[in-house]
Amino acid sequence: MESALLDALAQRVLVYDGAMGTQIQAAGLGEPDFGLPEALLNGSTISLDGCNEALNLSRPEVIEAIHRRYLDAGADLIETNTFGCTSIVLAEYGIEHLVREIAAAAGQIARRAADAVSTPARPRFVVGAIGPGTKLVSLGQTTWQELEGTYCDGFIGLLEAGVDALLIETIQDLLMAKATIVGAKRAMEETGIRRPLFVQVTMEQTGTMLLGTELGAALNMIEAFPEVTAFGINCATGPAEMGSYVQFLSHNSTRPISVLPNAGLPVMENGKALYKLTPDELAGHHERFVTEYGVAMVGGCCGTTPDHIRAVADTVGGRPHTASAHWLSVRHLFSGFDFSLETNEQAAALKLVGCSSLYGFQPYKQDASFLIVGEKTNANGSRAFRDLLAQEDWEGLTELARELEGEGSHVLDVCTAYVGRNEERDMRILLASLNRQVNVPIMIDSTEANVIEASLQTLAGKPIVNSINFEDGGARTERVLALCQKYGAAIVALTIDEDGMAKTAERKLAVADRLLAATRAHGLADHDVFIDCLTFTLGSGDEEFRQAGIETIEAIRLLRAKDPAVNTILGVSNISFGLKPAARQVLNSAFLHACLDAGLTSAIVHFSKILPDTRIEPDIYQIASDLINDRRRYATA
Ligand code: THG
Repeated sequence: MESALLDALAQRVLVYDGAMGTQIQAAGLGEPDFGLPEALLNGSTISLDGCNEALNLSRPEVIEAIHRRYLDAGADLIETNTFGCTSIVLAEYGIEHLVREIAAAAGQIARRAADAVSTPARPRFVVGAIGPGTKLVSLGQTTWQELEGTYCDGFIGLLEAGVDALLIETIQDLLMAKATIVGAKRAMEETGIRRPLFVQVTMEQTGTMLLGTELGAALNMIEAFPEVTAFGINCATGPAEMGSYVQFLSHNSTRPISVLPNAGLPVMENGKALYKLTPDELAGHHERFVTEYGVAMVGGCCGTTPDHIRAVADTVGGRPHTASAHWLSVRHLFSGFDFSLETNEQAAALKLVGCSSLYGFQPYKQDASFLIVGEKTNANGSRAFRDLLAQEDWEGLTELARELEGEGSHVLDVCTAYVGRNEERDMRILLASLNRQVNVPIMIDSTEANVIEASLQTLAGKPIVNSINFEDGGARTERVLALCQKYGAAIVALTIDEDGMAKTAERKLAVADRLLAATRAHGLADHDVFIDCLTFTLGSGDEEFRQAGIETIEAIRLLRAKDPAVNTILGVSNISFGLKPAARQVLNSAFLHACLDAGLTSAIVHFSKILPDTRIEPDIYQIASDLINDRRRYATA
């Protein structure tokens, strides 16, 4: 992608503009200024008073003059007047059909203003920026489809008007962020106009985003989207309160960082919120962010004025930034959106290797442990789960999930595939509840692409999809991997091909190679791939399967040695199907320990039923171990 903005971003600190809303208020407009011609109103008679987006059509010169003031103050980047340019916000004024028109007008206004002062030596850029809207999709107040559709619409208007970048800002809900990122990607596909995509979330004074999301979960989810060029924070607090977040981003983000604080925390005076941070104070904070934390883009949010931006531009504008950690991601954008080539190079720089939920980040690599994936949230694997599902007791199902989390599961494997039920509908309802009420990330256990896509549209954060294989030759795998790439998810890949489940270590490894070729072609980083070497049960006693445990253990060992970045996973309980519960518990535990010794990084287990080696009686442990290793001390009949 050719982009003068990215060239500039790779070299020097860029200064954003400040608040738009307060400047509009200061313009002293009245109701008539917001009025639109009847032909545009589709019969709506709602007053547009206070609808700042309408001004792009009704009073473009007012908006252009505000842009000019920020440009004159020294802003490199100006944001279009489209904070509420979504069907959801505009519906409050009865003009939800005007999203694209308003976005286009706003883009053209900002374009004119920037072009008027741009010089080859000092280009100015237009950022097409849309805010979060007024509804939280994770709370069920709107739908993925509505968000993806309306942001796609608005971004199309902005792209066609010639903006230099897209920005989704003031994000409170990670699921909303994901839907709008997908909307932005679609807008770029539909118009054929590729532009850098920036994302900014809002950290409240409480230390999390509005719904309780930690910044690490947000960053982890964002880093699953190579299309997101820069990531940062804006609004809610002043710069003083943002220090720890900026530090966190500087230590953990591979993307250039943007910081747009309010002019301090609001102070209430005579029923009005006043922002009291001075221009010099804001500039002082930004100077520290730029020098100590390598922040690449700075600016202002609520309460900031052209004077604030002048002080910031005078202090840090045009400086080379120290974002050495970020060069990789800026650079990869020049490769024409062909991310797959560099995914694993990129991944090497990644700090937050893991998955996430709406609330928290979960590292794949657990201290002194393995990534524990709870198996009990499975209609086929748990009678309790199945019964609750049959009764559609969504609260009970959620409670069961929370119990597993309480027992120490790091991730929950969720499967609603059950004969006679609608798997997709069940996943939508259950995962919407788990998204809100469970802290740990979800593993989507389904083989159906439609179910997987519905699930990916329901879960905030970065989930893991379970699973793909080559049973049908690969058509389904291609579809599911495309979904992982589109929605930013990790993947479990099973060593099964056209000939069935691979039995020997050698065959498991060969299928793993083929799986990895496919995941890499889809731009997935190796650490986001969990190869499942699978095991047949040792419980049948069949001569044919006596080596099943050994082959799996050996496959894990070889795979770890060959591709150390790739994760491995196993449904451990499969080893003991057909045996009595007490025997299963011992065999599962012994087998898990053997697999962990071989390098297994993750396991689907009923964690509270796993026994530490030391809690299994030595002679019993010996029997289990002999069975796993096919050591025949006993007479075979
Ligand atoms: N690999 C991957 N995914 C998987 C599996 C795998 N998903 C499903 C399964 N295998 C892992 N999950 C389970 C869940 C439960 C059991 C086994 C594997 C199990 N349940 C008991 C039973 O059926 O007897 C308990 C029943 C109950 O509580 O009612 O054994 O291998 N990638």
